Amino acid sequence: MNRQEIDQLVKQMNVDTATGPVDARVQQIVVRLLGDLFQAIEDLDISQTELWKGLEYFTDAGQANELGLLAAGLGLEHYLDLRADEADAKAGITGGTPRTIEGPLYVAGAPESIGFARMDDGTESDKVDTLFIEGTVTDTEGNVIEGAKVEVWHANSLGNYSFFDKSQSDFNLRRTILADNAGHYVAQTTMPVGYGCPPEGTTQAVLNKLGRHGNRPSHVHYFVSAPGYRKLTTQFNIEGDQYLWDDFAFATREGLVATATDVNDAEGMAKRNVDKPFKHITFNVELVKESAQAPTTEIDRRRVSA
Ligand code: MBD
Ligand code: FE
Repeated sequence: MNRQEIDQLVKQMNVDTATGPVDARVQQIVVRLLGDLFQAIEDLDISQTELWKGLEYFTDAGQANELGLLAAGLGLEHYLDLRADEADAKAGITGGTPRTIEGPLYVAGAPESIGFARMDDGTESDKVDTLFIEGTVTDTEGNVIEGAKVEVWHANSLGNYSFFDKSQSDFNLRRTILADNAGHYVAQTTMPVGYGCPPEGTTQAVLNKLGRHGNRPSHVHYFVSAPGYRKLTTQFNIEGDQYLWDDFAFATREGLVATATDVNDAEGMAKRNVDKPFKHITFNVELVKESAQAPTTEIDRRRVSA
């Protein structure tokens, strides 16, 4: 079939058959995706067996709750960031900390505090370096944003995230810090280790077919928000990790690479009230003012709330 015949067939089956109210947007998207799928089946001569294997794959990936992971791994989530950047540029919006993907592992409802939070439950203190993260939240002119909500989450020493990893305590390595009156936030935590896709999982299965690894560099996720400002979804990725520029989820971006420096002098340790050397990362955040012509940065997706 040629495209015209395909489109006609899709329309006959899914548009002309409507007998009730139609969601025009859903109809538009379904019709387009079906047409594109039929066209791909035609062009690539996809067999019936291949088609059913594909549908079974989505069944398995959905049952394993890995569709969000798949979207990250295939670059779909990063592509949406690139499109959002383009839309911002078109709307004349410049500056601010760059966005990068949320990923599939956010959990809402983390403990909230002002200015400072200890994020780790202490169970890995003997295993990994302590990390202090600090920064200031400002607008694009450098004015501090008091009370900015800084949501932070990251992995443990095995690259695993609490909630999804039931061996961790509730909200381990997840906190909400409200910037103090100087726009400052400080987090005391443990050095994250890069995530790797479950080796026997559905996402890694596709990556294997593509000859790809499923690893991320060590990183820390952020949602930063404040009234009157565009919500920022971002991360920093840590310099020195072998996957820094070889991230299976394509989240590392210029401007989002952080350097962890060693602090091992007595004064530095005393200042932080710790008794062993630690790592330190500065991650300042610049938010862009909300405006009527700005595309929304609120993304509605299903998120766990614990
Ligand atoms: C992660 O920790 C992550 O950030 C992404 C994007 C995908 C999988 C695991
Ligand atoms: Fe992550």
